Amino acid sequence: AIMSLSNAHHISKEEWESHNKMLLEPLAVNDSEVFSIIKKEKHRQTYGLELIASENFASRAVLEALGSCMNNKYSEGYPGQRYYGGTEHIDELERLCQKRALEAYSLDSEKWGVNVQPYSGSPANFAVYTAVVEPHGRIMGLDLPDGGHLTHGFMTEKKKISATSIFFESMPYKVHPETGYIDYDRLQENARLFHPKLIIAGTSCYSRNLDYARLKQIANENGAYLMGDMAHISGLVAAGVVPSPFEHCDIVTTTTHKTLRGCRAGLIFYRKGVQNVDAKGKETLYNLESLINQAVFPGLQGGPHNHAIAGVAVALKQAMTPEFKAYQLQVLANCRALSSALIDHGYKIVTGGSDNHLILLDLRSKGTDGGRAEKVLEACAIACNKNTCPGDKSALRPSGLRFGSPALTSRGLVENDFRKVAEFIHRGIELTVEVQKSLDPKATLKAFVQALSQVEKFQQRVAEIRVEVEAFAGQFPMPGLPEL
Ligand code: DSN
Repeated sequence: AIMSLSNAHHISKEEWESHNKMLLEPLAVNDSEVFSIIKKEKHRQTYGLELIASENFASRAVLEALGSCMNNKYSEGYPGQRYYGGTEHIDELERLCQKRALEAYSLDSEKWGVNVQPYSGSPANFAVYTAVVEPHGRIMGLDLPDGGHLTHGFMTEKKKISATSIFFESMPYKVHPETGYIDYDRLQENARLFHPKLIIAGTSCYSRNLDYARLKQIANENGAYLMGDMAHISGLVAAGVVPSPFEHCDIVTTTTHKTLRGCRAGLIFYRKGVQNVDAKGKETLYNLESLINQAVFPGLQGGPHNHAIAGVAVALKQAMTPEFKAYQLQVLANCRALSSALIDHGYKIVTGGSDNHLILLDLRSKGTDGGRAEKVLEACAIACNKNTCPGDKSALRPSGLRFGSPALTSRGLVENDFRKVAEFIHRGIELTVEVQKSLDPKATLKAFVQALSQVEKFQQRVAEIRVEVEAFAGQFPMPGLPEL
């Protein structure tokens, strides 16, 4: 039988056996090149200090679900209404994920629904705009240099950068350049002139709680929807340790891999039922459910990533445990410890501190900037990112560094450990200032990186810090799959 098969398909018995063996081999055997890159990345994650505020370490169970056979199945449509057969278990999984998503945020299924299919936060946001804002309709979001997100709209004098600004009309709102807090008064004035259809209550670099009640009032004045983008804080919201956007928003989007600590995906929550009742007692109902579901599929996406939905379902179950709440309280405590330790080292923190999982350190008074400091810290095995500070003149030379506590807290670090982390950061920034002083004040970032990597005394300093950072970081356990 095999011989006739091999004749028919021009494949020899040996080739077929070898093909079948290939399908069963572990990654390490089957593709040592990819395996070794993953190993190196695992080493970097284990022996470095991960302070990027949007990152986290997913649990073993989440990664197992993500690496499962759920990857193999197409299932365009929604539970009970699919375009392909064989979807009974996919339906069960998607319904479970929806149920857990509502439970994790204590939402009544009569009043809220959720779409668990968005591939990530950016497609989730775009799906919402597609659903409820007409082409070239108006959207207001926090400006990117002030701590917003690209998908909340972004354009320069020369060019519309974000698709939100290309296909819709975006007008940013700002933080106050001195205090770093959102300028709600100015937002209100501008909204009265701009008449947005949708206002976004969401941030990617803002260390303070949002005033959702005020934002809703501004939205209502203009007959606009209020969309919360809780991507950064969705784990904190699930744990109930920061104010929830659900009380005031009509729609809430999120990613699932930041503080929520799942795999990379997105969710859209939308209100159902009565939207408002007029003076005569006449009820208007929300019609978001079908608009949003249709925008996700068939509007924008193809088949849902069922392996990711499985991973999200697992993360949502974990998010409802007392252990998760304890973790999120520690995320907050660690962020405050990091913030106050850096203030003790003489640094300025934008807004003077943090209500959440991140801080923005302003390097202007130190005579250096975020781009240069980020490079030195990276060389010392400390991962963070440069970020504009309120009032920055140029987005090309951001003067701040954004640090977040979620990832290292997942490895078990507590306040004292974060004080040690602050010391490592301080040493890295001192070195940044020294390297910069050795160069012409107008030296480019490229020249800076060259000096850092070529001048022996700087290399020695980097090596000293790096050895200590790696020894320190290596003590803490690493969540995830043992082998990968
Ligand atoms: N990349 C994320 C962040 O770092 O905030 C936003 O999508």
